[in-house]
Amino acid sequence: MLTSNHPSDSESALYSKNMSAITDAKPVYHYWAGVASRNVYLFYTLGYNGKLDSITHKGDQPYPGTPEWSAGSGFTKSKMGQLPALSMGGVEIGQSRAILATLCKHFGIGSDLSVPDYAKSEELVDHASDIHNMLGKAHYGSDRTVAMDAVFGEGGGVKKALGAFEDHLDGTVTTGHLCYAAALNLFVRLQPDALDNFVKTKAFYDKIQENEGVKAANERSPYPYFKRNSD
Ligand SMILES: N[C@@H](CCC(=O)N[C@@H](CS)C(=O)NCC(=O)O)C(=O)O
Repeated sequence: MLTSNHPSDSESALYSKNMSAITDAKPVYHYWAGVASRNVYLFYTLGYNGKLDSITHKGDQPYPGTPEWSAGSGFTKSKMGQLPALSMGGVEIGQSRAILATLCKHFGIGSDLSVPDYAKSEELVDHASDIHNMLGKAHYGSDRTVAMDAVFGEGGGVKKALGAFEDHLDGTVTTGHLCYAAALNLFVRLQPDALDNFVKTKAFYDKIQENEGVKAANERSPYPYFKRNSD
């Protein structure tokens, strides 16, 4: 029997209905309120593009390690039992990178980028993610102070990460630039002079910090998750 690849009228109508449910719904982002961690990349991107208030931020989840978190009821987690998670018109996903990409698509952020700017943006998004993982590793090191000293010291990962992009931050402010600025913000919170020897990076960072939406993103995340020294 021959089958058609073309949707029937009723299938098309159902598809349009589902699509409008997705695009009409205000996205709900689930992540602990006040903390500056995996959320800052998204908040910088949305803030800079005037979309921070176009999502609902649900931030009253219990903390990992508590019985309420383990019980896992009454709040949304990802399929892997983690945060962040995103709910949007029947779509429920985890993974920070996927959530960022989904919300950029939803709001049309970066939709008109040239291929070179898109490539540059993608590279910076991944660079910011590597930075996050590097800080996470030091934060959970057996001696946090020693591990953070090594990361911020001469020959450490912070200087390497900063040096690599010192000459590559000009031009269009893309999602990648905003994720990188958020990563720089985590550096500065841990060590206020972290950018001082990287003149172009510091100028870039200071410029992004002037944006009202980025200021709102910072205000929304006052408590750094990563710590510089052992407790
Ligand atoms: N690959 C995930 C990792 C998410 C993740 O590690 N979330 C942490 C908080 S930042 C978490 O939920 N930890 C609690 C747990 O794993 O039980 C992403 O990029 O979003």
